[in-house]
Amino acid sequence: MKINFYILINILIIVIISSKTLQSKNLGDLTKQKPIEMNVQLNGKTGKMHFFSPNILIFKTGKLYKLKIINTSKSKHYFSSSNFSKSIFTRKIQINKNEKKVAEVKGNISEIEVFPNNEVEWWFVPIKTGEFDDLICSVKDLQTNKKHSEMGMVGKIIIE
Ligand SMILES: [Cu+2]
Repeated sequence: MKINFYILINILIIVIISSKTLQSKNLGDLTKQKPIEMNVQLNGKTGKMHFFSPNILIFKTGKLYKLKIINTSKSKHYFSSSNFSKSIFTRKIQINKNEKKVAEVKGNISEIEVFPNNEVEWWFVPIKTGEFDDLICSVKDLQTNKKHSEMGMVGKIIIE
């Protein structure tokens, strides 16, 4: 009788521990977290140079990010990295005008074009790790007729 009682207690402990472990593995809806805010500027001067600032962006899997893509120059720019876009889940693209929300776009996004003095917010959760060297802007400079990427507008995205 006494042995059976101990076995019962042990089973009970194992059940409690394993249910706790299962609970901690369930993280719920990852897209409803408080977002981590980050900025990237699209910068430069026609005929001279174009660049992303910063040109290295680092994210972590499983976190929700709100990446503000801000065009502070007089030229339009692309934020384009197909390897990056295949490694994230996009919750939405939010378009703001005069600091007010104008539109939300939902679904898969592969690249974003931002016009002068405008900004866009990319809300996403990275789901795959990797280092991507394919962040570029393929807009053509009106004076040199070269792509912005050939004039320095390239970057790297790391997902840890
Ligand atoms: Cu550009």
